[in-house]
Amino acid sequence: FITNENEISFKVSEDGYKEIADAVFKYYYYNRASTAITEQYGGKYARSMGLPDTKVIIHPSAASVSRPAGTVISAPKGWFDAGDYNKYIVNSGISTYTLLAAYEHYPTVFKAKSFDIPENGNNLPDILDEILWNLDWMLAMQDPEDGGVYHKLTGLNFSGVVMPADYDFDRYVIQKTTAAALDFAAVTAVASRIFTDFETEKPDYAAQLLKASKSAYAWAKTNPTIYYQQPDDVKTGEYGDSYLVDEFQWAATELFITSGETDYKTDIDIAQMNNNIPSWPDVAPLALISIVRHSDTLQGKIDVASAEAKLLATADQLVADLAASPAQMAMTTQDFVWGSNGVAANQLVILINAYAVTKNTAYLDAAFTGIDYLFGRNGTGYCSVTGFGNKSAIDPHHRISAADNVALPIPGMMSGGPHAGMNDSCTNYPNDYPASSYVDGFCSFSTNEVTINWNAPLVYALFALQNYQDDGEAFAVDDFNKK
Ligand code: 9MR
Repeated sequence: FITNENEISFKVSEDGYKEIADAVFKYYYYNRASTAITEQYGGKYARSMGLPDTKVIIHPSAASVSRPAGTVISAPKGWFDAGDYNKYIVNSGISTYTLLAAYEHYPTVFKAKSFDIPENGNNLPDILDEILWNLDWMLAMQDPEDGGVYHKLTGLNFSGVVMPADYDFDRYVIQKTTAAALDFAAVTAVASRIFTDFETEKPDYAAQLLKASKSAYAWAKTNPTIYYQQPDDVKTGEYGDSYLVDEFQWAATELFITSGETDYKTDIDIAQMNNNIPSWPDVAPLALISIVRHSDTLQGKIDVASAEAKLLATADQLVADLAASPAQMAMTTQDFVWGSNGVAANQLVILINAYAVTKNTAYLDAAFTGIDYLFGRNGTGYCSVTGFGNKSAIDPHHRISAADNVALPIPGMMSGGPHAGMNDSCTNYPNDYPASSYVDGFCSFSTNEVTINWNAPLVYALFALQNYQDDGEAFAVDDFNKK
């Protein structure tokens, strides 16, 4: 039914993902707290410094003997979580892991890759420079006294639609939780093994990370059921979770991979790991991914074969769902949750890892097809990434983009995507169908917000797929002819 009016033009090239992959990565730079974005790196999106977070108050919920309520600590840097200016350890967990995993799984790609960020002249791979911005903040969220980790660093409420420089709420760290300690332990363990290779550039950093990881894990073992409970005077995001088997499994797995110590191995039980699509409350699949990627060193120590079987079972289901769908979508009704595009992107991470383990191109083909979903062949007709495609969000729920007086939003941000919940005050949802209930409006924080945990799997997928394309592993002519 193509008529002239809805014909679109698009570029065909051998490096079709390059521009968008770079932009999707650069979102992290634009979302940095505690810094100005310079014109050199931000162009028309340059902005002044805001949210230094050097004077952060210990909230009563986070008080301890050595840090009573009202104590002031410093916890600068980090990325803003999303369209809001707050920083949450649980969501930093999966986001930072996914970027670290991109580096760990494709080091050759990222060692050669220069990004347009201020640190690109130093001797570290640029992806690690960006990750360091958040890791340094995460380290400051640990109480040095007992190893516990504060759940979040936020104002008491969400701010208005202002630029970072105009944000003027007091900032607090809120409650130590078991989930925060475990997600922190997992990420710092992964980071530690990666930074071992960069002792010259970051002296003692790997050791510092491992020490932090171990003490957070020990705290969680002593305090296994401290769930986040939102204090009455706090209104910011919760990231609450009271099922922590997966967090324990993930942290034990990463600590064992990094340290090789028996104590952590003893805590690993692959039977307890679920094989869902990864998400902030569901991190066991991240452990499965790390296990299959470290199978050489783990073989004979833990049951690598059953971890592989679990991961492949999920990937097989995705391939089957995609094949059964007239629209060639692996997304099924229950996947259309708050952040459904994040689900779609994490499906790609699973498929790519299934391909990495088996070299079965059915998984890789499914991953490329899944990218099409995110780029516009979906129930909304929108490309999920700002600034790309003939139709993408122009009014995402992103305070910087809404307040900066620049007409178009910062490019490279993936919006949350459709779901039937209509959980905000927008009144112009077109319908309540799970796959198309979406509004491109600032009001729709439930379908049109952007976050660090939704962009991360897209960074992972785009660079992994480019790598396989460059290696000639993808799109053999025969495969192409079959389509
Ligand atoms: O991504 C989160 C989603 O899974 C939850 O359903 C939702 C409501 O609790 O919150 C989402 O996280 C938001 C966070 O609480 C605050 N920053 C913006 C996040 C994305 O909307």
